[in-house]
Amino acid sequence: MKKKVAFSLVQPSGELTIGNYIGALRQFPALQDSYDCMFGVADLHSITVPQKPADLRKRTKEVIAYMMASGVDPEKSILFVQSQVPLHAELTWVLNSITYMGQLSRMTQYKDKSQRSEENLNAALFTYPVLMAADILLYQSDFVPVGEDQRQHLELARDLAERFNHRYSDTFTVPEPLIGKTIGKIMSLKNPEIKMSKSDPDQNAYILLADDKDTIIRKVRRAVTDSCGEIRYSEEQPGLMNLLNIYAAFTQEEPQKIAGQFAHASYAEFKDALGEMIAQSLAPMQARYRDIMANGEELERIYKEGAEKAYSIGRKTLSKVYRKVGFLQ
Ligand code: AQP
Repeated sequence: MKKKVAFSLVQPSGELTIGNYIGALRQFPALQDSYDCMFGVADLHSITVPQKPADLRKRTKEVIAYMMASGVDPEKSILFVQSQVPLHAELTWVLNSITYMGQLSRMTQYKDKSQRSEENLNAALFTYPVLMAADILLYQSDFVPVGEDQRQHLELARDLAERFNHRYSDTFTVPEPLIGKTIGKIMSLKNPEIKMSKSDPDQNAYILLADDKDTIIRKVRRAVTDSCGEIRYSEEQPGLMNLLNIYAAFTQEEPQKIAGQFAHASYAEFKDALGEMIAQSLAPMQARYRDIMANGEELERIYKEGAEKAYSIGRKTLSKVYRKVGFLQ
């Protein structure tokens, strides 16, 4: 029996953080046996905010390497780079024609990012969710493993699939989100009200997958907490709550249990234990990542083959779409 399709992309808009790892990458390997998986780098998405071309090239390869270092096996899953499959942009144009402006203007990520970058309020930032819908629908994806922050965009992909199917006849699978049961969102170390983001201008707001032990310990020591001085898992202590969530995400335990274990410790003691634990947990993956990056030719072979496989799947969907809207074949 044909397996269901799981699909997820990660943007190369900065170096990957532990937020990306906990919310996305870490979930991927376990899906490989139950689903036909496609994982990739959303480089088309990343240029909605300005990128330095050389950095973009470098980070695109890094994201593929981190996916593999996290346990994604290119023999089992398709690993590819979005811009190497032109079908994504082609399907976006067709979907643009059935997307309402009002829907796009209600997207919270657009509202947030447009406030942050008023001087760069480009059209791509506005139509970003349509490209995301095209990514997902192109491969007839059944499930999309994403963090809680992406739920609204996925809802739009579902809407567009249903609208197209209704207008032209059954064409697209309507996708479902696959959101990790545990900790939904990892927050900034400097402001627990906003999510940890790789594009945050403050380097102390996030921990990178590439950070060494000293850097991790230093960043955790500087993380914002509160003046209460007591280790409890409480909404009233959002900074500490986030640190407990990070600890729990790595040890796969309940954050309340971690708070109990450290009930008699000072914040400084807890932070040092957390820093040590993150560094220790990341070390094996960092070693695998270095090995993968050291073999650039093999990495290139993997993502190029991935793009060919993705193309041959997506081509079938796009031909169907073109036929249904009335384009000559
Ligand atoms: N803080 C987070 N906690 C949990 N999950 C997160 N994800 C991102 N940040 C967190 C999940 O990581 C996946 C890849 O995300 P993306 O790169 O496509 O875009 P993003 O969500 O916009 O990630 P960033 O780090 O915040 O990037 P920038 O700064 O460029 O906008 C997604 O599945 C996301 O849910």
